[in-house]
Amino acid sequence: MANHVQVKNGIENSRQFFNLKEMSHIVKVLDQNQKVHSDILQAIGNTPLVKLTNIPKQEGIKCDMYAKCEFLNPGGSVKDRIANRMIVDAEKKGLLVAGKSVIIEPTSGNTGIGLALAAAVRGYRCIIVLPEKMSDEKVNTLIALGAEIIRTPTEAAWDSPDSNIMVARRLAKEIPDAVLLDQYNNPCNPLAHYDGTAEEILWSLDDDIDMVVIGAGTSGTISGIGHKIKERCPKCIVVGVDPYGSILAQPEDLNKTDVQIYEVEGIGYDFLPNVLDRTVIDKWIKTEDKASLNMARRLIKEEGLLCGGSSGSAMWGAIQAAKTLKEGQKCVVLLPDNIRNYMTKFISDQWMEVRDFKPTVKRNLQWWENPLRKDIVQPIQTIQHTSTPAEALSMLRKSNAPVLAIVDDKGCITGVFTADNARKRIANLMGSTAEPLQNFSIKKYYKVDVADKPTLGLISRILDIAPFIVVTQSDLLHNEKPLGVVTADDLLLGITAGQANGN
Ligand code: P1T
Repeated sequence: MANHVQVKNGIENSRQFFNLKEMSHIVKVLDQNQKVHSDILQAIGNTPLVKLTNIPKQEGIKCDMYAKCEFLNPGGSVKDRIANRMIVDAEKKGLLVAGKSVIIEPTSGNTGIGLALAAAVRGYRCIIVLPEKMSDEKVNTLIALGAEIIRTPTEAAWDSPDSNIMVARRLAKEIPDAVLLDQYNNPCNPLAHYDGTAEEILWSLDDDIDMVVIGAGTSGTISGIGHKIKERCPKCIVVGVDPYGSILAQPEDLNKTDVQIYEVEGIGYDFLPNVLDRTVIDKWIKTEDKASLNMARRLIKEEGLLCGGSSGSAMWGAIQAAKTLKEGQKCVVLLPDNIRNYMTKFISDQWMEVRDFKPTVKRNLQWWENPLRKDIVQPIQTIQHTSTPAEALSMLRKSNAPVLAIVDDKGCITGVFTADNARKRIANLMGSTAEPLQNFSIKKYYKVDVADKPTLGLISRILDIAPFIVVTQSDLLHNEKPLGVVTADDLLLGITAGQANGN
């Protein structure tokens, strides 16, 4: 209404819109993809293959490099393909019945998002079991899609009763009409790539490819693509990318490392899934978090590809492997998932700095480079892991501290307890104070070791993204003892007091 009045008053009606019809036009050729899809699942696949322009040049790569942009699938990852394929197959076999069956799957998140998306469209209840390590962004997407979430400890070995795989298997037996599609054993996983992803890559490059580089998780992607490529373009070298801390790569010697847990999500396992066929993989490259996540950031910043961490691993591996290729040869690297999954993780400078994946930002403040001082650290109370949540709560109240350190018999920290986390668990029906304290233990929290001589600058950067920092001291045997805790208040007091003293 207001606009109308304005127009009538002559303020707007003198303005003429651009003469679009007479302007110079850029209209792309339209294809089948521009026709109407009957639902969003029909938009899975047919992702673009994009030539990389800047990174290969800077890295002195002679061959042409192309990115298969799987992060542009509707659910944001390559795993949409297998999720939909496994569901369609199970429906055809009568194993899944819409409105009745319950889909349960252990996943690092993306298969879960693909399944939850298909479940939303096709009418299934969906329960997703994923390790704590996986991002909250994935969990939020899953919740928005209507999935039910169960988190499992990251450090649980695949065959321990607490692992996401074993919890999903148990639930599938307990819940009526539950169906475990099982991406680790389901042939529809590699088949979706044999029929889809590989066909698309071959079509895009007229069956003439010298190398494909693909990260391995379940390994359905690399095994499916590997099989089709070996049939149609036998000269093509298939390169698998596997993080240190995983055992998928061959020869086995490559896997020797001290790394146990790594940050990159979706790739690497502590067992060999049945959907992995190492016979179609010619070469393996092992990757580390730091190089992978910095490469993912370069793909975003220098190539405009809004991809995730494992895309960085694949690209880093591709740069190593493609050094053997000559001008005119072609290397394809598959980018599995989307930046959205990692907005609070490797996309955050602070998150990268805390893990030493990036140097701490410099600030022109006289205290910034100073080491953490004792007076800034408040003492931390400890509680034995065998105590109860009620005891922990009463201890917190008495001490008025932000956090308690949960310790084992040797006094080593195993996790932390906060009132906020206890409230969240109870209020969201995730637990009660009758449970063991371990169930209330937070494993993902920020800490600094005094031996690393953290600067106040680093402490400040961590406090940008965390409510508190636990200060620890480790001995040579990696026994980690809690020394204290720092909050934003403590740091502020410390630096303002420091200024007053001229420190
Ligand atoms: O599972 P595989 O086809 O080998 O794809 C590996 C992979 C790479 N990158 C990301 C970000 C991934 O999520 C995955 C695999 N993801 C799962 C296994 C999962 O459950 O989501």
